[in-house]
Amino acid sequence: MTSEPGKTKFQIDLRRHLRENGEDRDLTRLICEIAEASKYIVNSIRTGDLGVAGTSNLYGEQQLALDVLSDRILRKRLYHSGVVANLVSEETNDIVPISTECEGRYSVAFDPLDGSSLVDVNLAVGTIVAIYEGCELLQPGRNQVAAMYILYGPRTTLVYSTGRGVHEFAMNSLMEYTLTRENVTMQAAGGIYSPGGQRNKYTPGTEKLVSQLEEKGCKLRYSGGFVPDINQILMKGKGLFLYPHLHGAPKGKLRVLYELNPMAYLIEQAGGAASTGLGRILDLQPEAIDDRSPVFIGCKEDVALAEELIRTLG
Ligand code: FDP
Repeated sequence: MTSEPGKTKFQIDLRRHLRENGEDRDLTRLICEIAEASKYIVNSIRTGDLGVAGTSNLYGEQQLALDVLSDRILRKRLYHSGVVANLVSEETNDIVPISTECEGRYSVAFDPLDGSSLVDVNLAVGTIVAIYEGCELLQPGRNQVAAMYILYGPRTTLVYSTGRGVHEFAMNSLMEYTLTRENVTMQAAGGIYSPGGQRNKYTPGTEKLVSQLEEKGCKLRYSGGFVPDINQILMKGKGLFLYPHLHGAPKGKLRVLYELNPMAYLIEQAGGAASTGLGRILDLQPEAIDDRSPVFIGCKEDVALAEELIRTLG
């Protein structure tokens, strides 16, 4: 059977997918602007000097660290998009007002280059984005209207959800994002665990959780990059990532606004769960833009086991 031009799975690009999903025009625009920005970010990662901020390159020009550069690229796109009210970036950590109008606009929290320390050793990194309607950024993650990430690995992939499933796109040789997986779903329990934080700082509940996962035969898969680690769990449809509360770090490490909320939204959309160990990540009311929280995220049954052990053992 010959398919109608542009109708095959491989030719559905991001904009068309958003349009066919019936997404709001401005939200479509916002997501596409972020996708455009990522093309410049991936280019900088592939070709840029691995400079340290404040040093100069061969030509005596100021060099920017990749995370600073990625932040500028994304910020500029969002600034000129015409649909953003406020934005906040992990890189600068303060809310930047772009428009005084809230109606019909979106506010965006992003981590422009998560795991940037891994670039030096050529491991995968990513951009993470949370999108809210209106002006408010300090609100529970359940109010997100969309979340997405871009993974800069051997391939560049983009994963988004607007509350209607989780969809993956891969960047082709023309730097266009074309649909590779639609409606990604997760199984109830998994065979992978990704444990962040030093084990000798684990509390009894987390210690027991990890032992039980090991006894069940789960394989350890931890890259040190939040985006590739979550992507592996999401795309394989199985597994549990944890960055728990630690002795000396009761809030763990990962940031609620830039990292946990968008990933929790995506994982829940795919049928998984995300918890602090005591409650749903998406129900957290952030008090500050740099709030952190412990996290257990992945397959529903694995997260339920984590909650049971953290509740009883701490
Ligand atoms: P990084 O410090 O390299 O930027 O929050 C950032 C993050 O990486 C995550 O991407 C990653 O999951 C986590 O920290 C890794 O932390 P550890 O080095 O403590 O494992």
